[in-house]
Amino acid sequence: MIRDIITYPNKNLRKVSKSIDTFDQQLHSLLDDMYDTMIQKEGIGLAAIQIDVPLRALIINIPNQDQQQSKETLLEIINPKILHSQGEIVYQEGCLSVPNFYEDIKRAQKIVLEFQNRDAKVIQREFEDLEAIAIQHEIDHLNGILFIDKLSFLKRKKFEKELKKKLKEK
Ligand code: Y12
Ligand code: CO
Repeated sequence: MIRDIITYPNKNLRKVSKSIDTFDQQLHSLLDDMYDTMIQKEGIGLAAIQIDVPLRALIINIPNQDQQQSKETLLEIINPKILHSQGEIVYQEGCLSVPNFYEDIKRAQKIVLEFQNRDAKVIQREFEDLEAIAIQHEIDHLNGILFIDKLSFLKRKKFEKELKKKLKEK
């Protein structure tokens, strides 16, 4: 089922999401709905809070070289913990909860992540480049942080001004 995505400045995006301790059909339906919603909205990553569910779940589906997304490479990440970060990488990020805005953000280039899958199995895995960027972006959502919070003072001012103008036009 496709769910609505909440967008900035909705205050619920600032909630700190809660850990998941029940790995049941309800969780599986949530993850399936997140996938349907992300694909329909043409996203490559989504955190549960973006569909207004404050739980520590996120999904990532990076397109292949032909720009195709395949469910075979879908990452479902529950209760993630970054154990180690290394290097730096700058990438122009976007977010389905901050439509029509893209900006360069600096993040760790490589991370070691501990997380659970939909069956509660604990996994430790290393991620790098675009997957690492997307995971860090989505983990920020779990902590109520948006990529626009990482902008310089002047860039943030510009963003807020553009947003005010867009909201007025509506
Ligand atoms: C690198 C950087 C950030 C992420 C986080 C996940 N971000 C997204 O999935 C963003 C998707 C997005 C999709 C949009 O829609 C279309 O392109 C059709 C979009 O467009 C508008 O807002 C109008 C903006 C963002 C992962 C990896
Ligand atoms: Co986002």
